[in-house]
Order: sequence, then C-alpha cells, then structure tokens
Amino acid sequence: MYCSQCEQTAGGEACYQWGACGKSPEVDALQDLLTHLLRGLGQVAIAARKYGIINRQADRFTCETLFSTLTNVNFDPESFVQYIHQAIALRDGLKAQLQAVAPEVCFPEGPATLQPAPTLDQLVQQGRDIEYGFISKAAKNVDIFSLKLTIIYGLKGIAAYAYHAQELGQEDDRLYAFCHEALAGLDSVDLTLEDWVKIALKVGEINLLAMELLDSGNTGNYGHPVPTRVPLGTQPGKAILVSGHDLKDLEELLKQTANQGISVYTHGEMLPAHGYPGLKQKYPHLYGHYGTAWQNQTREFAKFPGAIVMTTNCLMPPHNTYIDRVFTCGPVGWPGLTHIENRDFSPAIACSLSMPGFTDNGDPRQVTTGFARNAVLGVADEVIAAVKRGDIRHFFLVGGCDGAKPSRNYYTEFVEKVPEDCVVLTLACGKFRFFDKELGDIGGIPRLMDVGQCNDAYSAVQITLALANAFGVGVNELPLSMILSWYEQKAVSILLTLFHLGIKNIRLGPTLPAFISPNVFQLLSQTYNLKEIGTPEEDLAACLGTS
Ligand code: FSO
Ligand code: SF4
Repeated sequence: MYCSQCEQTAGGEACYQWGACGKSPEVDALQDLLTHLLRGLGQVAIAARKYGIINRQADRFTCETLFSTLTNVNFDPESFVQYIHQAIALRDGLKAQLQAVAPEVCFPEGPATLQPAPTLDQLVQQGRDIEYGFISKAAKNVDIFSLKLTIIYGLKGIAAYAYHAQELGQEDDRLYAFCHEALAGLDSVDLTLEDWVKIALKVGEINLLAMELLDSGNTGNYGHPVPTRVPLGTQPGKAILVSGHDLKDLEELLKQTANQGISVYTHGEMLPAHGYPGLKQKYPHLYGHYGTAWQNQTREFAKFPGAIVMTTNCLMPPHNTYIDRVFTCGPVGWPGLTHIENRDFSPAIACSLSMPGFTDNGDPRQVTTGFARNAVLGVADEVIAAVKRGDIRHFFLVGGCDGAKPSRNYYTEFVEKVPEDCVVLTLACGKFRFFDKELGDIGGIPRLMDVGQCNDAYSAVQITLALANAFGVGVNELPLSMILSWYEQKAVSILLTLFHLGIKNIRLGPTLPAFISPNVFQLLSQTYNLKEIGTPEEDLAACLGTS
C-alpha cells in the first residue's frame, strides 16, 4: 500500500500498512487498479475524439470513479470491483466504436489493453503490481514523481466538482478532454520538470472551469445564496441528518420528507445549503445545522436520533452505535451500509420515522451563512468605501479543511486575534473552528462571512477578483491575505487554481503536503511565495505589515 494523498497521511510521509482514514490496503490496491484503467480509458477516449467520437458515459464515469477514490469517500471493495469491470466494458466498447471507423488504430500493451483478473484477491494483486510499477518508475526522479502525484490528486478534486456540476446539468467537454489527456499522459517519459509544472497549473485552470460549472449548477437551480440565520439547536420531533456537499441529494430528500413530520438538519459541509432560496425558503422543514466538521462525526452521529445520509466525503469508519442508521449516496460507500439508489430516500426516511427524534430544543444559538459572491458583491460599494475611509484595514480569507490534528488550533487562534478593523471571509469545513464566534460588524458589514462550502471556492475567487478590479490593483496588491488549511484532494485542486490565477503569498497548513518534494516546494515558494503557517501572531503581523 502507498497513499500520500491527504494531510493525515501516516508519519507525514505515506500510509503503507493501513490508511489513517480507515482505508484498507485491499481497497487502496483496487483504487490503484481503477485509476490505472481510467488511464487506459483516457487513451482510448483521446484517440476516439480525433475521429469525432465522444462518449459522455465514459466521461462521466471517469469523474464519478476518480471522485470515489478521494479521501473518505468509498471504503467498499465491492464498489471498486464493479467500477473496475465497468471501466473495462466502457473502454472496450469505445475501442470497438473507434475501430469500426479506424481499424488501423491500436493501443500499446498497458492500461488500454489490460484484462481484469478473475477473483477479488487477484484483482487486489493486480492493483498492487501496478502501484509498485508506478512508484518504482516514478521514484527515479523524486521531483517529477511529486508533480505526477500533485496532478493525480488535483484531478481527483476536479472530478469531484465536475461530478456535482454534472448532477446539476452543467458539463463542458474541455474538462472531460483534459481529464483523459492528463490521466493518459501520466506515463510520458520525455517531459521535463517544467512540462510537469505546466500540466499541474493546467489542472488548476481546468479546476477553475469545474468550479465555475458547479457554481452555475448551484445558483441556476437554487438561486444565489442570501445571508441566512441558521439554528444550531433542534426542534422536538423526528429528524434526519444530511452530510457532505451534494445539494441535489439534499433537494430530493427535502421533497421526499415534505409533510412527513421530519425535520432535516445539515451536518458539516452541508451548512451553506441553508443560504439557497431554492432550498431553505422552499422547504421550511430544512430546519437547522447539527454538529461541526467531519472529524467530529463519530461523536456527533452517535447522539443524533435519526437517520444519517452521507452524500459525499467525508465519511469516517462508522461506529457500531450508529452504523445501522447511516445511508450512502452516489460515489460514497462502506461495506454493508444501505446505498441510496436513484435518489430514493425511502429507506432513510423509514429509519428516521422509526427513531425517537428530538425531544427538546437544545442549543439556542444561531449562525449566519450565505455570503457567497452575489451577497458580498452586492455590498461591494459599501465595502470599498469602508476600506477607503480606513474603517476596514485588511481582509483575511481563512478557509479550507478541518481535521483532527491539534495544530489546527492555529486557525481558531488566528481568527480570535484578527484586529477589530479587519474582516474574515471563510469557507469549507475549517470554519467550524470559529463559525459560532460573534465577531460583530464594521459599519454594518459583518466581520465574519461564510462564503460557503469548499465547493464554493469559485465564489471566493470571484470576490477577490472583483475587489481587485474595483480598487484598480492586481490581486496580490489587495489588502487581503489567504490563510488556508488543507486536508484532501479538492483542496489540492483549489491551491493549483490559485497558482494558475497568479495569487501569491498564501499561507498553508497545518503541514505541507507530504507529496510535495523539497525542490517542488522551493519552486512554489520562489514563484508564488507560498509559505507554511507559522504562529498566529507572527503571521498576522506579517500580513498587516506590522512585524
Ligand atoms: Fe474537503 Fe476540505 Fe469540503 Fe472539507 S476540501 S475537507 S469536508 O474542507 O470541506 O470537502
Ligand atoms: Fe492515508 Fe490519507 Fe491515503 Fe487515507 S487518504 S490512506 S489517510 S494518505
């Protein structure tokens, strides 16, 4: 087993024995076999495109299954066996289509021709052999290996956003074509370090497109988010909890639970769903938010008196106290759990109706979400005037992922220490370390604004670009600092997007990615002035120019 794709990788190096996330070596090998086969499917898809043959099923499959290999999405060997067989069927079907018009086209031995082994154990061994081959070849040049991993992990982030966007009716062939090319090209031997850097930046560019498509899907279907107060407490009655990022799943669940006496609560990254008029205003039983970030789920889910629906990452190994109440959707999987098919949530609804539900109101507090690009840019004139008057000195984008490491307290302390004449924009699950803090306002402009999920990073980018435009300066001259936390591969793709946009001076933590080699990090720090976080005091002083 070799996996180094997330921030909690074992020993800050790689998971070799068992995933710190709970991923088994067996699933890791099957994921590697699947990814290898996607490279073969990519080769065939690129060749077919030259003859005008585009197979949307293969395009969508590539994104869905790459997403399934992202951290904390799918732990079920059976899912991967199915995906492996589907990958081969799609590849061979596309090959047959191609060869009908161009019989001379053939493919070299490798992922475009590999046949699956007959048993699960042999498939696992096939995956291990492929992984070993990839690592041993790539390790000949540590820096190129580092960039290849960056590209693969960034592609997983693109795939996640593209999957969500497609579910909401938004697709773009440029995205699919790039994914096939990047996957198929991973074995290229004649590329220089600079070439691999360019491909990594292209991942960032295409990820911007993926996030834009998703933004159109979300806002086109549910309207632009508006600042919305969200109860952190409960109301007596039956309850169902929805976690993950998929707004389409949430919408379908809301439709199916309407008038059933069930309150729907969001968990983790689903909190910003309350800001969408097409969800909150249309479905009043979307009641409140329960719990905090993904890494606290085992404690929080155990206490929730109803069914729990996991729409996407981040699923942790479920505890026995609640495992029979967890339902998975889309690319999410855990052996033995009920998987929701075709968005028919009746098993989860029946489970909630059989449970006691809440008997009291719990936490009386509320938080505000919904400060996406439209809401923030709607008050851009006031924001700009406040900056010009000197009422707002600086903006901090404190965003990204949460996780279990104690060193992530940095982000809480950072926000607590931000001076009163500064504004904090936040997004993704890292905000749960400070989302309930009452930071007040500056002349009516809130000092803490939740832009949304990690899936709404596009909104944060648009806010940044619009502010730069309004002030007539480049993004790097704005009184704005990005203090980012990362955990999984969507964060990798977002970071590459920020580099693609030329955004400099990002502070990243709680630790640097293990898959970034010292030379690649040096290159990033020279080009983009990327820095690892220090202490909140030092970093604040440096950002404000007071050190
Ligand atoms: Fe991931 Fe990070 Fe969205 Fe979290 S990018 S870990 S669950 O912030 O938020 O999926
Ligand atoms: Fe380890 Fe992270 Fe990979 Fe899980 S996803 S096996 S924790 S590196």
